[in-house]
Amino acid sequence: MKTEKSRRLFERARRSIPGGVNSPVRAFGSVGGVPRFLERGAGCRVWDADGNEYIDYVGSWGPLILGHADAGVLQAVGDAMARGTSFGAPTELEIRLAEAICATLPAVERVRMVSTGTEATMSALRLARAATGRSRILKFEGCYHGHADGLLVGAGSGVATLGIPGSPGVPAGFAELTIQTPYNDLAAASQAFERWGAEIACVIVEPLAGNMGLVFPEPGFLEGLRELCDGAGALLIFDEVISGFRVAWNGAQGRYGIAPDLTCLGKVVGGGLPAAAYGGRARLMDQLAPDGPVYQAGTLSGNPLAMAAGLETLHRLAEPGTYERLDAMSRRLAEGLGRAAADAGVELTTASAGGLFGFFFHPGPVRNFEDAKKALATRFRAFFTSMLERGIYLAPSPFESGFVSLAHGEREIEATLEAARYAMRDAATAN
Ligand code: HOZ
Repeated sequence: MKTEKSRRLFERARRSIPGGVNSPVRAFGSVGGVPRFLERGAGCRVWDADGNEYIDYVGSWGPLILGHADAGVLQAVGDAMARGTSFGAPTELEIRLAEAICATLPAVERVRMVSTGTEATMSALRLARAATGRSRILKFEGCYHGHADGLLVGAGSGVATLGIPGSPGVPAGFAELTIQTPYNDLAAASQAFERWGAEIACVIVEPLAGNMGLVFPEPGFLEGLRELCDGAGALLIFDEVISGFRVAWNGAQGRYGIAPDLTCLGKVVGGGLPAAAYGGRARLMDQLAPDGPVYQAGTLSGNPLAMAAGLETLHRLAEPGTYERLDAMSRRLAEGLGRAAADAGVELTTASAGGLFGFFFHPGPVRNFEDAKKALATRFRAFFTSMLERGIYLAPSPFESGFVSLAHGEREIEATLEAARYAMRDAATAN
């Protein structure tokens, strides 16, 4: 496979952009090789600068649940764009998206639009702290909630990929306010509450963890967190930036039947443009300025192009059978990868939910970040590289999930599994 143009672009990028990328995992640091510079996408496929074609399972890290350059989204964005790209003033589009979100998630009575998932989680924490008058937060190792100070402690995603415990530049005082316990370990969360209960403003959790690979909550974990929060007067925040509108129409909170106090959304809700949101009960959300004293603002918040893309995406996802289809495709992929691994004599644990799938080179079970880290990185690297060479574009890190879109079909899943049969053999010989 030719990569000369991508290689040259990467060298050039490194001269003007730190590490040559605008988000660390994109540099392919943990898998090696040349990060592909993408030129265009259509449906479930992308093309790089050297003209190579790939079946894409990154989907811009989640937003593109309808696929690349979806005609409906392009039309909606084009229509909005023709009327102006940004006003910094209220528009009807943002009401419509807010109404769509509130109608879908019963725990969300009011929702505030922001531009990124990081802004959503950061603002939700501020609101939780203001509402409770407390400072500490409890998060779970391997969960990633964006790059706000205090949330980079024991984080998944790029932080896990780089193998760093946190980030310099986060004042110790901020990090000290973040308590972290293992995912799926209710006893540890309970102990944290015993020790700091009266100081904990909130628990923030990915109700279905997608940033340490894909890890499911065990039965009772989310229910237990709900009870711990209620018992201690703390708020429960679900970070559904990945899982929202992806693992089910009403997200992980619908799937597991737990109502959080605050919900953070992103990715799908912006349909591939920069939009995210946080919402919850009116009595909480009304504490935000201008009605209340908790400040949060943004020049591009509720941007009309992003609102139009998000609305069209949600509108299409509401069609009957959408999630059954996503579920079936992700399951086929996960099961097929499992079979390819078994045939190659490779130990693999797989998971899927809605339009998400994941795999670990580990016999399992993978319940938390400690387990996820035990997966064989050398095998992942060999598998990833072999798949890429065969035209399958996976996330370049074992600590991310795979994203399936409605543009993927039978043909692409079959082609992916065919490639996987060879790539698993390559993984089998990697040490
Ligand atoms: N860290 C995000 C994925 N969980 C985004 C990565 C990127 O955009 O490069």
